[in-house]
Amino acid sequence: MPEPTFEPLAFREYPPEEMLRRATDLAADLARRRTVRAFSPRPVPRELIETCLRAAATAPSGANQQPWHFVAISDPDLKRRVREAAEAEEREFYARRAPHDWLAALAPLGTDASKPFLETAPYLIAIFAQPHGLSPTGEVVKHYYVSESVGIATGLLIAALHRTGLATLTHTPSPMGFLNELCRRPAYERAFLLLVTGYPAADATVPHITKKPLTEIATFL
Ligand code: IYR
Repeated sequence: MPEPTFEPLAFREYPPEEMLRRATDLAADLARRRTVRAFSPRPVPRELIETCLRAAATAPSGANQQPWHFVAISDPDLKRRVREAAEAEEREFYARRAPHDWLAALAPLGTDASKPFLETAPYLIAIFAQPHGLSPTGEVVKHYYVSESVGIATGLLIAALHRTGLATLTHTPSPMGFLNELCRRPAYERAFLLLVTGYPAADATVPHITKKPLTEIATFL
C-alpha cells in the first residue's frame, strides 16, 4: 500500500464582497446557458475543446481514479456514421420503446428522431465511463462512484464550453453501445452521453422553459 504524501493547499481567499460578486456573476452566466438543437457548421478551434476537456478533467472522482474518457469527433465521415446509428436508435425509441408518459414529458421540448445536428456541429464529444481500469500489468482495477464522477466531469465540461462561448446539446441516444465501436473504445467502457458542441445556428430557437425557484429546489435547516 503506497504511503500518502501531502502538500500545502493552494487556496485563494477573496474579500466577502468579491465572493458574492463572483458567485453572482457565475450564476448569471450559467443562467444564460441553453441546450441548443440547431448548430452552425462554423469550425471551432481544437485548442478550445482541449482546454475545456482539461477543465472537465479537474473533476473530483472516487479515489481519484478519473474513470472517464472523452472522444472528440470532428471527422465528417465519422459524424455521419454516428448520426445514422443514433437516428436508427431514436426512431425505435420514439416509435416503439418510449412509454407514453416519457413522450409526454418530452413534448414541450419538441424533440424527435431526426438528429441533423450530429453532422452539422463541428464537434461531438462522446463521454465514456470506465467501471474499471487496467493496471500497467493488465490487471482489472475496480473504480468507485463511476456515475457520480463522470456526471460531475460532464457538468464541468458543459460549464466550461458555455463559459468559452460555445453551445452544447446533451444528447443521449439510447442505447448508446454503437459509440464504442465507432469511437474505438473497449467494450467494458460505457458510453455515458454525447455532447454536441459548436456555435448555434444563426436562427436557432429554444423552447420556452423555466428553472425551478430556489425555494423549491433547496432547503436550509
Ligand atoms: N434521447 C432522445 C430523447 C430525449 C430524452 C430526454 I430525458 C430529453 O431531455 C431529450 C430527448 C433524443 O435525444 O431525442
